[in-house]
Amino acid sequence: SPTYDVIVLGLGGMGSAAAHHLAARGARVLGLEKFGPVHTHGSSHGGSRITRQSYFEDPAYVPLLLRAHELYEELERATGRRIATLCGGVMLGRPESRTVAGSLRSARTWDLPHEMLDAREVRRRFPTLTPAAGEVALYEARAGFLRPENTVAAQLQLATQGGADLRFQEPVTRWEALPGGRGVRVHTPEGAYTAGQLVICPGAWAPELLSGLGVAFSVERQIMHWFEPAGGTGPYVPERHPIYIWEDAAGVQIYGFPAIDGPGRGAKVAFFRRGTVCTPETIDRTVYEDEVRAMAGQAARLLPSLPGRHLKSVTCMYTNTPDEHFVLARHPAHPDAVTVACGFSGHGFKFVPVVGEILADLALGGDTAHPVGLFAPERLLAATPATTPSS
Ligand code: PYC
Repeated sequence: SPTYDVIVLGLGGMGSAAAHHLAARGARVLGLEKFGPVHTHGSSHGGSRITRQSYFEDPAYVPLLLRAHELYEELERATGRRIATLCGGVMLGRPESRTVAGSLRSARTWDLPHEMLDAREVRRRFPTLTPAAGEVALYEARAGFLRPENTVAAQLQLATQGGADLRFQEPVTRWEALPGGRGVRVHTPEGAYTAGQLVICPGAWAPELLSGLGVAFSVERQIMHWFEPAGGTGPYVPERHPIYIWEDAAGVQIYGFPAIDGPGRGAKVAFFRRGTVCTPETIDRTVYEDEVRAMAGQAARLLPSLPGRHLKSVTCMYTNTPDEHFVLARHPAHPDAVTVACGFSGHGFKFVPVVGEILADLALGGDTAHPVGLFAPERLLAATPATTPSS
């Protein structure tokens, strides 16, 4: 019989959450990770991630966000690590933009506390922001930022304390579901492991590790930039400055943060999407001057004082699905033994702990009470053309 109940493939944000929740429920867990703990090769680094509740992408995400916020507090209490800072957030753009209209739809659907601000009121409350006349903002106090590295470290710590066997620098080369409901086998350069269940959290390695899923993932190179605001970080401290997502009239979105790490460390800003297609093996980690200039130019339209001195730029990856909604489900071809969490499309990190809870539900019980219907992979599978009877 297998030594492990569950093998978790990948120990980034999602996989470390799964390992923690599975171990906390008493499962014997093996976690396998290609790199070291809390690394910078995937999609869980960069010092900060946005969290928000009035979710423009779809109101279906909101119950998961509310639960994620409870779980962040639990993580902080259990580990003493700083994870979530709710400094408030503004979703800015024209009223009909996806960013504003979609956020308002979620706020109204779920009766979430929020305020609508016109351009003048935005400028009055947040003097660094200079929206154009006609632009508006949805402000919510329960938005803010997460610290991704601390989150992953906290989850790995709790998984280990719960008895999980976590192995780093051990890439999975292949996995298979065994016939006759006999579980799964996972291969690494160190050998092969068997278990009753496999949870796959591959991040940007989804195209290679989940090729049989049939989802057309697209991995994108993204860039995060840090600037020292002209005039200093004073107006940018989290006590005064919200996180923001701003959509311009052409539909281009940028997002950014307060100066979260004190003087001299700058404030982070980035384009939301507009990346270039890459693979984890071929991604160009160099950031070029024209890319920094393009960021500074776009950011200056909303925050003229932000692009003072450029401090650094760092790449990361999004793993997009065709509709930019997640894949979070039992594997359609191996529904008794394999669970998948992938295709987070650049907006998944804020869901990390609730995804861990869902993965533990699915792997141990086959189902979850959380609303995950939007994330079924079947929606993305090419429809099989109807066959015409030959006679
Ligand atoms: O999920 O809020 C988000 C986000 C903004 C930019 C990238 N992800």
